[in-house]
Amino acid sequence: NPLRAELKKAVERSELALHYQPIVDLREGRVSSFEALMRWKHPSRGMIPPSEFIPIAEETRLIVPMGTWALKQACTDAKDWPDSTKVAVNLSAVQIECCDMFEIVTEALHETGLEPERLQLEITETVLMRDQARTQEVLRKLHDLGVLITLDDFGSCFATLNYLRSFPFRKIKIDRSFVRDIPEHHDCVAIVKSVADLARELNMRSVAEGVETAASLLAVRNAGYTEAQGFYFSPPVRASGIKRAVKQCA
Ligand code: G
Ligand code: G
Ligand code: NA
Ligand code: MN
Repeated sequence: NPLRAELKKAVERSELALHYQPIVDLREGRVSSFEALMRWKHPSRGMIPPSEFIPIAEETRLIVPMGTWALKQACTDAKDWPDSTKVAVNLSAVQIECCDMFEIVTEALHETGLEPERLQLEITETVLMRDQARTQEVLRKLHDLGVLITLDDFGSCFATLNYLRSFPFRKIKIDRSFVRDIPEHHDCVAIVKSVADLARELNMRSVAEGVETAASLLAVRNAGYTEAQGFYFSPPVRASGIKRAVKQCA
């Protein structure tokens, strides 16, 4: 894989960037947070999406320096955002396995001066199954610090109901595959609704991701989601586009 050798150089040459996609609070009708999404600005191939380079970054463990960079960059950017808008950063299983994420997060918050309450971390189901005891401990410590932990891509892997009890999640983000198929598939409506109900019963917030149309926004609103994210509101934008995205989504 030619990208493999180039990724290391990309990190050294600062070819990585963060784009931000707004997440809208459906009750307040305003942007509550932005999800930081990594982009690779390849000098000749153009913008490379994370689906192509994150797996390589994880195999080579380059995700460790990349992830630490992303965390600090996201905290630095978010520090200047209006109205205490929050930032959500994705964490890979490899980062939790290979390093002390509590220490890295604490340091990023300390260096940038961002309040822990303005940082959210998105964890997928695959992270949880790797080393449960270790993950549980680090997530618990981050939660106690005031960082909000979100279970990302909920429903995309396997039965995870148990994880909801064992880890300190305060938010569930339903996988966009269910939201995408809402209008056509009756079974997706049922699943989307149940996940919102489940979140509410557990006193958690809920995000519907992959909201692309007015019809799917209406459906997730009716289902009771507290937040929504997707191309209907905005694609991920560069850091300089944050203010415009906030206005556009209001
Ligand atoms: O932006 P895009 O839809 O192409 O992102 C694809 C996936 O890549 C997302 O689902 C996200 O989980 C992952 N991803 C994006 N940015 C990061 C990041 O900074 N760290 C990790 N671990 N994953 C990321
Ligand atoms: O996997 P994760 O949930 O972290 O990823 C967010 C990814 O989803 C980003 O790569 C982003 O580009 C993509 N995304 C965001 N909104 C939409 C949407 O409305 N439709 C689709 N198909 N993808 C979306
Ligand atoms: Na995510
Ligand atoms: Mn997701």
